[in-house]
Amino acid sequence: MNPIAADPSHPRYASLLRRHLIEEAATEGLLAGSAMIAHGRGEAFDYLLGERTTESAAMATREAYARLHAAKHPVISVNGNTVALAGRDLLHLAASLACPLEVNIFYRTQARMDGLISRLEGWCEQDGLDVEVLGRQTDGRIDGLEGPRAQCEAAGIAAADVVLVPLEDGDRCEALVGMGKTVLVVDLNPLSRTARTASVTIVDEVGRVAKALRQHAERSEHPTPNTAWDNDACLQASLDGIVAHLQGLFS
Ligand code: PTJ
Repeated sequence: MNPIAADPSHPRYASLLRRHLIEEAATEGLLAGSAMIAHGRGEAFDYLLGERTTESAAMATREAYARLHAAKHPVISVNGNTVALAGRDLLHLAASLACPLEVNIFYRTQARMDGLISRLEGWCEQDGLDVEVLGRQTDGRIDGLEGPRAQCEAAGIAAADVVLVPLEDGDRCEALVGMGKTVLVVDLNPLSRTARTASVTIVDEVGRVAKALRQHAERSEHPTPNTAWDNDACLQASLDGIVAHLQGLFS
């Protein structure tokens, strides 16, 4: 491990650890070629937010948990970056919710699918979790998309009423919303099409979000979904959080 990353007193410790997880997963062939670019964009927004969970992000996380908990058939969809940064906590969340977790990647190769599924199944075994890890079947479709991007499992994402899809692409987010699903996303960029299209957008780092969701579940909370949830207002609050943080730096 990078020696700086091993020192918890380093001001960038958490960020360096995340980079290390991404580097490791890339070396193991689990990530897309552009994964580090995507991570860097996320880091830039996290920096602007002050690398913290804002009050509006905590509210969005709670709302997302409420909707997952109230869902008939919730599914947690994960891509390469999400497995590297948050896979284990999301498995614990899936175990608490008794829902499947589906590997569904944008840049699909058989080698990456196999590697990601076996990494997740290995964690299930180590932590004694009974979670169904989906992704092997391609018998479902995301309507309105072409090619491998449309592939999913009939028993997973295709059948879900509520789907948590961290770091999702804008087209797929729109397509899932178009299928009538409640789409919960995690995206540090409050301006992205994904962030603006989703039912509930959590503008926070995926590792922090996964830990918070896991805690909600492990405290056996039963919050009621807010039918008047205003996602645009939540995105505006994230932008206000960036401005407040930047003003604080120079005052
Ligand atoms: O594993 P695959 O093949 O599905 O590919 C995954 C990536 C992430 C490479 C792919 O989906 C992609 O290219 O994503 P984009 O279009 O670059 O979007 C990624 C979004 O996630 C950007 O808006 C980033 O700001 C945001 N993001 C990146 N890292 C994090 C993040 N949001 C939360 N937490 C992060 N750690």
